[in-house]
Amino acid sequence: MAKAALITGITGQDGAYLSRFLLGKGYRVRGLLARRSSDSLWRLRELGIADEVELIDGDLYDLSSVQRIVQSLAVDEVYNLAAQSFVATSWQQPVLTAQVTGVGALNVLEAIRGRDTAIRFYQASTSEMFGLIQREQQDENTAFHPRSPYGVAKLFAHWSTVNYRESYAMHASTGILFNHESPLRGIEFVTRKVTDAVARIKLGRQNELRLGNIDAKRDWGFAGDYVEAMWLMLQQPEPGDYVIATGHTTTVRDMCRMAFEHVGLDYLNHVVIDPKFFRPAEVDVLLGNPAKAATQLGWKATTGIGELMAMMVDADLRRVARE
Ligand code: NAP
Ligand code: F7E
Repeated sequence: MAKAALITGITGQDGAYLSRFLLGKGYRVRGLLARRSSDSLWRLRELGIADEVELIDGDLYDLSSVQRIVQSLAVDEVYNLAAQSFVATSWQQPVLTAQVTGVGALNVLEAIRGRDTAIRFYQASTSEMFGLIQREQQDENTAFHPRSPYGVAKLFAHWSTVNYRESYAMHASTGILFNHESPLRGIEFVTRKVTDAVARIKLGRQNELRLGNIDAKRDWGFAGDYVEAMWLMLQQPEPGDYVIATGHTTTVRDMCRMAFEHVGLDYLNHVVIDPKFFRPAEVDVLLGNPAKAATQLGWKATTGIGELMAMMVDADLRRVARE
């Protein structure tokens, strides 16, 4: 019989790619939909799968809705991807971030515990938990030191997942994912902010791009690769924690240079540093060690930062040209 999955955060970047991946595997895919006044289905539409997934109204922070949904559905796997996921906003809305990104995960775990502890669970953990890095290359055994309300909330969700695994023998796994991007990335994140601006500058709609700390370094991969790792974790005989990364790190400056160069422009002629985009506490550098994922899951990132930027700039050129 076909497996069934519930995805929280189905309208986000990863939710859309994971839905497409699971549909391709023959899954019945359901998603928790937080009602918004504006359109949140654009990613599912862009992948051409909006009519193939079933959307159910609910909010991660509302335990009653999460419990009702988990109680009423027969699902084999739950992927908890919903979050207030923008780090900069987490200083503006720290309590909301704690409630949705942190307690929200606990709500899902509680709902599963009440329904059936055999349901497999995936928690979207993050490299932001490493924050002020304690080792040059971070793996599953590296100590955490979060630097933002977002990182702190994710750490709560992460340890709650480990705790439910240890307390109730649940198949609950965490993916400690490093930054992953795509043409479906939200416009507020730096890669997409850059590729959208490159497209607008190239097509004469804008001239400058205002950025914050361009010396920060990130381990950037392609979201389409990373959702497969989520699924692989839930197919293992035992649950676990896995770092998912490329093993390469790049400055925001170099990422930016590559994006501009893709259309024959020099970023130095367009980028303006604006203190408004600096954060109260920065994560200066992240670099993941995906060795465990390679050996145990057989997973490897396929897309380098240069190729990723080219893919995103090309997608934004098409979008901006259509406007
Ligand atoms: P995203 O694009 O920001 O998507 C977040 C999703 O959460 C959206 O579907 C959003 O719905 C939903 N959501 C927000 N608040 C909610 C609430 N109160 N109730 C129900 N749903 C809610 O994030 P992403 O990049 O796909 O990332 C997926 C997950 O992985 C997140 O948990 C993120 O923190 C984590 N993560 C991401 C990265 C990365 O580099 N992308 C790395 C590590 C971990 P709307 O669309 O309606 O707002
Ligand atoms: O920033 C610097 C900024 O917002 C990356 C989320 O998916 O990945 C993401 O979090 C870097 C930071 O991503 C601008 O200061 C410079 O050093 O694209 P970002 P993030 O904060 O790394 C992790 C793994 C997650 O889990 C999160 O959910 O770029 N930066 N200038 C800028 N960043 C932004 N957004 N805008 C700027 O103008």
